[in-house]
Amino acid sequence: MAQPKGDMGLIGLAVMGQNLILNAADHGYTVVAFNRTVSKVDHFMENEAKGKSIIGAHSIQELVDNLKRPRRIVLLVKAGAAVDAFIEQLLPYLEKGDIIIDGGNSHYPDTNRRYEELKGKGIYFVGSGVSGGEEGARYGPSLMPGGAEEAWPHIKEIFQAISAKSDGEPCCDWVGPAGAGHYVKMVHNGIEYGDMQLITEAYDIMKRVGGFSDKEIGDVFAKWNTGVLDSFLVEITRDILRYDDKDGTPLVEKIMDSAGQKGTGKWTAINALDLGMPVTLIGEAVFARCLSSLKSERIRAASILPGPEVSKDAIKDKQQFVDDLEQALYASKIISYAQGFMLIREAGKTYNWKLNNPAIALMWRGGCIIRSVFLAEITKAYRENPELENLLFNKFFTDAITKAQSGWRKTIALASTQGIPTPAFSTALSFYDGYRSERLPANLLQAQRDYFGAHTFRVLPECASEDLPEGQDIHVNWTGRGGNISASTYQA
Ligand code: NBP
Repeated sequence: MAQPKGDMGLIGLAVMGQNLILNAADHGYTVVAFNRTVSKVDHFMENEAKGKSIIGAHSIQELVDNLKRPRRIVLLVKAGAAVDAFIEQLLPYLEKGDIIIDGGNSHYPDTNRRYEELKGKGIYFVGSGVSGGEEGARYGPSLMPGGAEEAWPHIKEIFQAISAKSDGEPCCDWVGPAGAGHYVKMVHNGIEYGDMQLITEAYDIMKRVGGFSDKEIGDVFAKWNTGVLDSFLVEITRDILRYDDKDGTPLVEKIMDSAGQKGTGKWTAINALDLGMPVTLIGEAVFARCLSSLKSERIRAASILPGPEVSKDAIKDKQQFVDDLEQALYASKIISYAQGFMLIREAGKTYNWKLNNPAIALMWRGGCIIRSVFLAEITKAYRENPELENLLFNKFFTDAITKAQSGWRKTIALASTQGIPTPAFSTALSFYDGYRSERLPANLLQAQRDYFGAHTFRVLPECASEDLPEGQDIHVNWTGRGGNISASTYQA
């Protein structure tokens, strides 16, 4: 039999799979394509794939037979059972050292499980986040691979060739072990939720407090896109606000204000709660979507629950208002990314993953939905210090947030007095003020816990005494009625 020609196999000929195959073929690789509904293979071969270095396979056997060793097979199918089904079907045809890469939006615990199961069979499993949608897949996505590191030398060249580039550097590098690649993609999606929510709050304030038209708001976003907020999401927001329906009015104002979600933001927020990390902005972004979806209740509430009317002279200086708003958006975004990296850092510790922080920032720099100029600064910060405890401790970001603070506070105060919700702006500022507080009111909270549940507390070192020894769990009989037994197992 002739030597196989295929550099990579790809299963799943929907939007992502087809485009990634065409991208790899453009870079000189021969790709073997397969799909559950086999007629889609023929359709693809007769149309988009015609004349390119793409081989259509009509069975798993044919796919595998056409691949060079070690075989590299990418799955781009619906996350969940479809991934397990294809792994099952592939296994009888694979040999030790072959590589399966799941490029779908799988939840990282599934990737952890698949990595372990396949390790036992000598197959290298990689879970790779892929971001950038259809266009990214076709012309350069952000790729976040993690899992069996033995696979990396065999896939590095192809992955880095087809990925997006930022200042000539590929937006693809090895993330870490097991489900780390999909974990980082999950946090990316959570941050995407946060960025989108922040932008919508800025739009809402300009519209409802500033009285700006959509075109004027579009112009503000266009201006912001030339500065520190330069990013894909600000750019598309500019274009959306300038887009008119057939009747010449902005289409965006006709869209039902009830947000959907597929769950990756929720996964991030749940994981943050599990790991005890205050990733408040992503949490608020998820809840803001939930609140928006209560449309009929909100219509009722609007006629029952009072609040301030927006004052006509709320804004004294229009330019100052816009500048303050830009600072509020910038500062809140810094907090969101700082929180996202706090979560990634904690996940590294909890799951015992050595994570490549500078590479993570670089991977998000281009090709993906959260791509922005701002991520170049985050990459720089983590390159200077890969173990950076918090992004806010890097001088660039300390200075940036210091400078933005006044506009940030003024914007939130203005929105609050005018009755406009700013969940993401506000939670970011509350986090900032909490994080920079040497002393928080948790002393009182600990006292309450000890009062009602004998949960004990510890004393500040400077207040330690014979009765209140340092470093010990202390219970006080606050009422003189309870006993002296403390709760050792019950955690409120
Ligand atoms: P879809 O998520 O719509 O999946 C379609 C593919 O899954 C088809 O090949 C389909 O085969 C196959 N499939 C399904 Br559906 N159920 C199956 C089953 N039970 N067994 C085997 N195959 C099954 O495609 P997509 O939008 O291209 O996304 C692919 C992956 O990439 C997903 O995990 C997605 O979350 C992720 N992703 C998507 C985007 C995006 O912008 N769309 C971005 C980043 C990541 P069939 O043709 O026989 O029905």
